[in-house]
This record gives sequence, structure tokens and C-alpha cells, in this order.
Amino acid sequence: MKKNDNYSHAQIERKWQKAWETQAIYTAKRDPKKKKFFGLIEFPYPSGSGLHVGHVRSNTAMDVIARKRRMEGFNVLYPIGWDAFGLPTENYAIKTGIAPAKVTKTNTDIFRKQLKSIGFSFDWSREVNTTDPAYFKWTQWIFLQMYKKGLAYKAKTEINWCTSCKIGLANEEVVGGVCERCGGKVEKRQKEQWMLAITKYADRLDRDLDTVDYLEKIKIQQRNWIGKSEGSEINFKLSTGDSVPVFTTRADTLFGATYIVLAPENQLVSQLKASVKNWDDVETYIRKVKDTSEEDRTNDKKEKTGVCLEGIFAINPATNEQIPVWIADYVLNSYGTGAVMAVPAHDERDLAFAKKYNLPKKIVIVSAHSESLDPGNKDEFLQILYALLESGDAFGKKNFFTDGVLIDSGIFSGMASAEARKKVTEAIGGKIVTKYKLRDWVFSRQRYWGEPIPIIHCEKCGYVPVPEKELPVLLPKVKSYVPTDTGESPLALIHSWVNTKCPTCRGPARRETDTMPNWAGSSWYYLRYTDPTNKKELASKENLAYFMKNGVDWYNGGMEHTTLHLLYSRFWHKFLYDLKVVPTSEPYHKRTSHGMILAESGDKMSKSKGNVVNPDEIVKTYGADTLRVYEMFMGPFDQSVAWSTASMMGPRKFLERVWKLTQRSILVSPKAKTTKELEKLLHKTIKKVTEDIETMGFNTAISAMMIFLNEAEKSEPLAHKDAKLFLKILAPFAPHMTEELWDQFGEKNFIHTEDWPKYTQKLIIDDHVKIAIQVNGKVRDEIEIEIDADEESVKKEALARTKVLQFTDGKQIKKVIYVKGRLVSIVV
Ligand code: ANZ
Ligand code: ZN
Repeated sequence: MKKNDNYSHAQIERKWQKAWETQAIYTAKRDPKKKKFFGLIEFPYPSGSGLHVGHVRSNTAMDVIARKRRMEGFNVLYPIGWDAFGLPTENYAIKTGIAPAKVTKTNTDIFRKQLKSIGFSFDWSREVNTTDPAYFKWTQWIFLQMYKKGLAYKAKTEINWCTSCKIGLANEEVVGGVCERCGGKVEKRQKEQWMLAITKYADRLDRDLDTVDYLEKIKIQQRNWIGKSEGSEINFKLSTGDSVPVFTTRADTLFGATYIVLAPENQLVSQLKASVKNWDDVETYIRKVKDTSEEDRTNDKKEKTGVCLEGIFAINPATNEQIPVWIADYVLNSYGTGAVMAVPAHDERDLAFAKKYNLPKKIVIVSAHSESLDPGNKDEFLQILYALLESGDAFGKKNFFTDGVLIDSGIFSGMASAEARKKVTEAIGGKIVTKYKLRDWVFSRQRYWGEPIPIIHCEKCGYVPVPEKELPVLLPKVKSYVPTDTGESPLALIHSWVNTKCPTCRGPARRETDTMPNWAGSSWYYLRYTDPTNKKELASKENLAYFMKNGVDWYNGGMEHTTLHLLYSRFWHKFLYDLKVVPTSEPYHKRTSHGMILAESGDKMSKSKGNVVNPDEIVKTYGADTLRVYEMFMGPFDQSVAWSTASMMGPRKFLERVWKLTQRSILVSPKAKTTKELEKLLHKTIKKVTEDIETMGFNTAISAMMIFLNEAEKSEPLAHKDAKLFLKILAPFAPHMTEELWDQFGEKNFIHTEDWPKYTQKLIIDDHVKIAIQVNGKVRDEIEIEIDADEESVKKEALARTKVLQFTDGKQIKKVIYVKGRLVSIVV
């Protein structure tokens, strides 16, 4: 055994990183005899600014879990790769003229080096890169399968158009209504785009959330985004003879529908031109709404606007009354049927609108519990309710106006809302329907740095998929990455690439010049990790069956991806499941999320603010182990927390003290024994760390180890076996230092391939308890006793306490009762 007083992190970390790599101890191999654990983190976008301390937080968390699982005997797959297509790289290429592929290579080299310096237990032999043709061949292949199943289609849709850059922008590139790059004005333009029919999977994406173990807030966000809504479709006849279907979740309020509203973009509106008297006003209004964002239109705080279509009316199918027809901004064309029946007495938005434009309100639902339903009081009661509507307090008293009992609703009066929704719908020939807020996915980008969409346009044959054997469709070399004036991708200018032959008729044809969005490659990357070099399939059946059994076991990532990447990849996975390519219908068994790391000031870290912390500096000065322990200790894992370099000293000192304690332990005789008390605390600590890692309570696991260290320093010696147990539970957090100390004990294997320690049940049970002593019902003192102390001695001890004597002295003791393990009660 060697003793070494110096904890020289740089040398130790380099030494063990090299040893782990040469012996490939983190390489996952398919081994059906062994249970697998697939732990996943979101693979990084290799940006020019290098690794972020935020990456370190989530990577370390999953690394701790992966290391623990390995020690628990699992065959662990903890892979890493690069989500490398994307705008920043392309914009950099536009500025500098350096090819995006080259920029990507430089950046991934930097990232790889940085990640390696922190000692993550990634299986580096399985690295994937979304921009590698051998990879995106399969991204294109999946697209083609979707095309063949009718899930990829081309449609004219609205895009965000930057008027100064003259390019189409993705939604996330429009910040505060202007172009993220140049601050230029953004307007809506119609453009033909490739779309993916994610809405066909809406129901399953919603329903199957019941089968996975995601944080509740993630499930809620996805459910809201999918926006499943059960309601009725009801037809309103117009005086023109046309008919308007509306979508409502409240068919029970039909008798209170006092007007209907069409979305300004609703196709029906233009058909009404001949009958509408104020057509000029209508047209002007439609143009105005076009420039309003959907966000503003659905914002309840913004004032709603609209125009009445004069000269026409609709018939309420329940009351046969003639009611006005409006168009208004608060009705969206993209949801439901693009038209609503307005019930101002029971819908807040309709009420605001009706008040502004003086439209009638009719109360048709009252609270089921209201005693005032008594017919004698009805008029008086309704007066109060109408007054509430006018004063604006109505929706504060929700139970008056939401579900209840119908009134003034013909034969349905007296019926409860829920039943009435069905009955009313049936009675007027409507149908019960389910609608979703989810829209199909706009999958085209007019950009260079993405996967080419593998479609060929032939005048004779239409859209023809590129034959699978010709995949991948590679990106051509171009001179300029600047998008064209027409909003087409720079690829459109490479005639030698664009012009091709039709695979079907061999006639002249053109390649699709749109590329895929940066969400494409990340929609299936976890599958490729199981078999990263497969040339025949995206991954072999055997590898998928083994590593994807029950899906990825644990996936940690950012909340910002909940309704983007996480949803997209669930969709792709379900599609691949339907094709029988993957063995499970869900990609991820468990999903958790980390809080963000903020700058010291509490702001978001950003390059422009100059407050980004570079992990390299920290690794150099304090060591990777200190950085890891710091990031796991800085606060509850799921919450945002501000960085503090000054606080780095805490974890550093902790590790130095562990180092010294272990050095002293190495020097004591192998026969030396730990005190009983310390041994017990050690086993409690093992239990705590074991359990806390499972709930991502990394900070509390570390503080438990700190408490143990404090006590251990006070009651040395620490027996070799106990020092080693402690090193094992610290190993996932500080892998390098613990490996070095393990080695100094003369151990032959790596600590990370050892067994995870089990605590001894006997040692964690307390054999002492604290009990209260009451005198006449009031607690006067507390004593610690042995758990199975006999009644007489406990009573005797209680009666002898000074604090107790103060209340019993000179008085007659009537009764002493002992409740085992809880209290002694004295009555005087
Ligand atoms: C009448 C009514 C009465 C409504 C009432 C609500 C309360 P969710 O739950 O989100 O699906 N609606 C329908 N289509 C719309 C559209 N394209 N744009 C804006 N609003 C639309 O909401 C369904 C309700 O939102 C529908 O039920 C409709 O208003 C409105 F006391 O119909 B309701
Ligand atoms: Zn053809």
C-alpha cells in the first residue's frame, strides 16, 4: 500500500481516464445473460462556444446513475453523440465561408475533449453524429417510409418570412415578433412545405402517457400541447342556405347561443361575399387580423375585436331563433371547425365580446346546489345572476356558470350538464367528436445545413421518392450558404445537384431542395446507439431487442424539449413500432428533467452577456471530481440554481478531507476496527446514498457523505473495509479520486466494476429511542432509552429527572404510565 499526501487532481484524473479507456470498461456489449440499463442524456449540439456547465449538470447526474447501475451488475449503455445539424453552424459558415461540415468537425473535437476531461462513463465506441451520411441515410429512410404511408405530404402553409434576410424562419427563430438574426420585420407568407402528419398519432401520444414513467409536469405539458378535447359538432344553418359546423365542448349551453363567430380565415367567409352588405369592412378586418400573431389572438388579456356580417343571420338549431353571424380574431381557423357558437352567459371570452358589441346574453345553466332553483324565487335569482354577468364577477363564482342544471332550455330544462351535452347533441342531429390542438409538423426548412429531403419532382410522375438503394442523398458542396432571394434553400442554386433523372420514367426531374429541420436527426438517435455502424439497417433486430427492451430505461433532459424533441421522437418511435422496426411502442420508459444553471447574477448564461462559465477552467483549477461534486451539490436537481465559483471550495475541501482520511486509514493496521457508532452511521449513509440517487436527490446524498466524513474524522481509526465501502458510494460522484484511493489500498479491479455496497439492516436500526416525559399532560422533558428497556427502569429514570422533579416535588404521585417507546406520563 502506498501513501500519498498530495491530492493532485490533474495527474490522477488523466491517469484514470487513460486506464478506463484502454481497458474499455464502459463499453456496452449485448449479453442476453445480463440485464441491461440504457441511460440517456440529450446529445449536445456542438456549438462554437464549447461545453456549457449546464451540460455538465445533466451528464453528471446520468453518469452517477450509470455508474451505480454498473456496480449493481447491469450491462450499462450510456452513449453520447452529436446533434450537429443546425442554424448557428450554418450562420457561421455564411459569415466565414468555412464549410459547415468542417466547422462541425472542429466543434465536435473540442466537445469530445471537454467531455472526456470530466470523466463521464460514456461508451465512446458508439458515438453517433446526425450529419454523418452513414447516419442520415437512415433519417432519410425513415422519412421515405413515412412518405410511403402517407404521413409525409406537401401542403401550402403559412411560414414566417423575414423581410430583410429574405428567408423563411422557423417559429423558434422568431423572437418577440422579429427575426432573431437581424431584428427585421417578420411577416406571414404562404409556402409549399413538407409536413408530417403527427396528428394521426395524437390520440396514442396522449393515451400512452399513462404507460410511461415521466415526471408529472412533463406529462401535463405534453397533454396540454396535444390538447385532446371531447365535444360536439353542431350545424348552424345560415340565411344564405350555407351551413356552419361549430365545435363546442358545451352543447348543454346551446339554448344560450346568441350569435355565432367564424374565424376570419374560414373559407366560408369568402363564399358569403355576395350576401354580406358590409363586405368592404369585412375585407379590411381580415387583412388586419392576418398580421396578428396567434399568441395575441388567444391572449385573454388582449381586447377582442370583430365585425358583424350584416345582411345575413344564422338559426340556433335548438331555439330556431335568428342570431347574428360575426367574424372575430379570438376564433382560430386552425382549431375545431374554425367556427364557434357564442354563449356569453357561460363563456368568458364570449362574454367580453358580447359586452363590447352589445350582444344578448342568455343564462341557461344554474348551479346544481342552488336552493334558489325553487320556482317561486327563480326570477329574483336570475336577476342576481344577470347582475353578476354585468358586474364582471360572474366567472369568479364559477359554480353558477359552469356545469350545473339546465334552465330555459325547453325539454332539457332540469337536466344536468353532462347528460344534456349528449342529449342535446343527439336531438339536433349533431355528433360527438374529439378534437386536438396539436397541428401537423412543418418539416421543411429552406436551408443548407440539414438532411436533404429525399424526393424528386418529375413533371410527368409528380413526387417520386429517391430509391432506397440510392440513399443517402448527400449535400453538394456549395460556395455560398446564403439563402436565395426567393426564399429557396441555397441548394436550389446548385444546378448540377438539383437536375436529375426521374427514378420512375427516367425523364428530366428536379431534386427537392428543402432540407429537414434540426429535430429530424434527434427523433431516433437513441436507436442508433444500439448498433451505430450497421450498414444494412438503422439497427439490428437483436440489438434493438436487447438494449431497447422496455425502451430507454432512463432519459434525462431539458423541460424546453417537452413539446418538441420529446414529442417528435415519441411520434417517430410509434411509427417505427407500427413498421415493426422497434420492439416497444414507447421510446423512453422514464423521463426526468434538470433545472437550469444560471449565471452568478441569477440571469441566464449567455454569450452576449459574457457571463458563461467555462468548465475547462474549473477542471484545471479544482479538478473534474470537484466540478462534478459541486454541480451535484449545488441545489435540488430539478430546480434552477445560480453558479458560484467561490462555492467550489466546499466540494474541493470535502474531497481533500476524504483523501486525507483515507490516507490515515491506509496506514492503520488491517485489523483495526471502526467504532460501533461510526459503523452504524456508515451503513445509514450507504442506505441514504443508495436511495437518494434513485430519486435524483444528489445534493442530499452528498450532504449525508459529508456528515459521515465529519464523524469519521472525530472517531478514527476507520477500518480498511469501511473506508472502502465509503469510497464505493462516493465513486459515482468523484470517480477519479476514488479510483486512485481504491488502487492505493492495493485493489486489483477498478472500483467502478466492483459491487455496489449493501447496507446491513441490523446496523441501521436504532436501538435507542427518545421518549417524552409528561407531567399532568404537559411535556416536561425528554430522555433517550434503550428500545427494549424494561418498564420499571424507564419509569424510575423519568421520575428522577431534574426537570421532572420541578413539577412533582412535594406532590403526591398518583399514577405513572409508560407507553412503550413513546412516553412516560406522570399524574400528580
Ligand atoms: C360554446 C361554449 C359555451 C364553449 C361555454 C365553452 C363554454 P377546448 O376545451 O379548448 O377544446 N372554440 C371552439 N373552436 C374554437 C376556435 N376555433 N377558436 C376559438 N375558440 C374555439 O375549448 C372548446 C371551446 O372553445 C368550445 O366550446 C368553443 O366554445 C371554443 F359555456 O362552445 B365553446
Ligand atoms: Zn417521371
